[in-house]
Amino acid sequence: MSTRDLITVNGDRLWRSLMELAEIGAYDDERTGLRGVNRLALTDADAAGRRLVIGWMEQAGLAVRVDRMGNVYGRREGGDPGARPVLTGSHLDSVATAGAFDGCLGVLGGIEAIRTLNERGITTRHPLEVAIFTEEEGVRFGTDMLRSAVAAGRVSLEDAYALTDRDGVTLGAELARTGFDGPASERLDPPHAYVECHIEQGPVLANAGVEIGVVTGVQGISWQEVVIHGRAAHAGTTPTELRADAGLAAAQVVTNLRAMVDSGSYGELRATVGHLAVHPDLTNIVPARAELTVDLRNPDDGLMARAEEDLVAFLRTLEERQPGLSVTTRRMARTSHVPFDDGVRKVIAQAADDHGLAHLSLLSGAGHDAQEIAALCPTAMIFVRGEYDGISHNPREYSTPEACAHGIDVLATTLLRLAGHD
Ligand code: HGY
Ligand code: MN
Ligand code: MN
Repeated sequence: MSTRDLITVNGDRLWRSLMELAEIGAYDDERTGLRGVNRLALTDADAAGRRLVIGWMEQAGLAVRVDRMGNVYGRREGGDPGARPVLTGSHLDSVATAGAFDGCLGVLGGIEAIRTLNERGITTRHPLEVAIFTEEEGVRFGTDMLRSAVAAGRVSLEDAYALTDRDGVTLGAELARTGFDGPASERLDPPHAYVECHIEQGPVLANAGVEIGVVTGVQGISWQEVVIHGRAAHAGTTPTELRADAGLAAAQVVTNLRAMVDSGSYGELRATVGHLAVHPDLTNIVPARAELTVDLRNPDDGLMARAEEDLVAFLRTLEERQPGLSVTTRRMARTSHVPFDDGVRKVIAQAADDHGLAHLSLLSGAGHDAQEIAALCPTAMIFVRGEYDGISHNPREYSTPEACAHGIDVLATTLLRLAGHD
């Protein structure tokens, strides 16, 4: 094993950049006393975070371009100008109750890898690029991994621009308002390879006492919005049998989903109702309407389809149980199980071995930009262990400075080996 292509990054510098970025969009969670992050896509906080990181890209000598969907790419030229770039990166937009690491580790780790190659005076054969993908979380404009889906051609630019947030503001308007409606084409030319480093966001690595995950793929994702139309009525005078109670029906959806999961009939199905609102949302009025989102995850595409069908059948029974009640649904996002590339996974595993880091293979429970880019080129991911059962989408999200540095050591070494060098 040559040590020339064994890259160890500056873990302190990486950690400082993670902590500095985490202060943008930071808030103090009164209940837990923890400091969380809220940088929903294309808000002022997200735009400020992007601008800070673009400055770091430029300081690292990267040529920065922005595309029509706000994706940011920082490019480091290689020895072979005609060679396709080896791409890394992730997202900086966050959920509303985020920690400092989700997405950020992949972007800031990519920049740290570049800084280290600069310091080592290493020229790669293929160019290297670090990407910031817009609206990976999907929680503002309503569909998961939006930007990379447009880059890979799964979602059209027009459809993406027309997406609105809960206030009716379109994604296109927010791109223009924040200045991230860049000139570059939103479609991504197929890279040579893509490798993303991300926190695991679950308990598997910690439970196994292992720092590095070599990710086998991403499980299927199904997001839909369910709207239940009932009838507003007086809470005191309306007999139960005369009610079309949208709130009751919404609660039945939630408990039925858990019953589906507990039944074991859908394999490793996970079901979440993350958004639930009743209208007019007043104490003495039977809810006229309930809006909820259903997030289903399953590694088995057949069992996912069966769960979706059975949910539709259950929603129909709600109308039978309460005459006058009706239910409508809208597809928000849908991706199948995506396997990652064995060749890239082998390079990652070898890099971990050469760094003396134990690793294990695991499927990603969370969606990632990598699952969309996998449609364009050989793609795989590196997971970094999280503490506190790997909790994420919660201010308690935490990975140690050592675990972050080790993950980026493996990333930098993998990028260098994929890109070739003098
Ligand atoms: O929804 C997901 O799995 C990712 O966090 N966007
Ligand atoms: Mn993420
Ligand atoms: Mn996330």
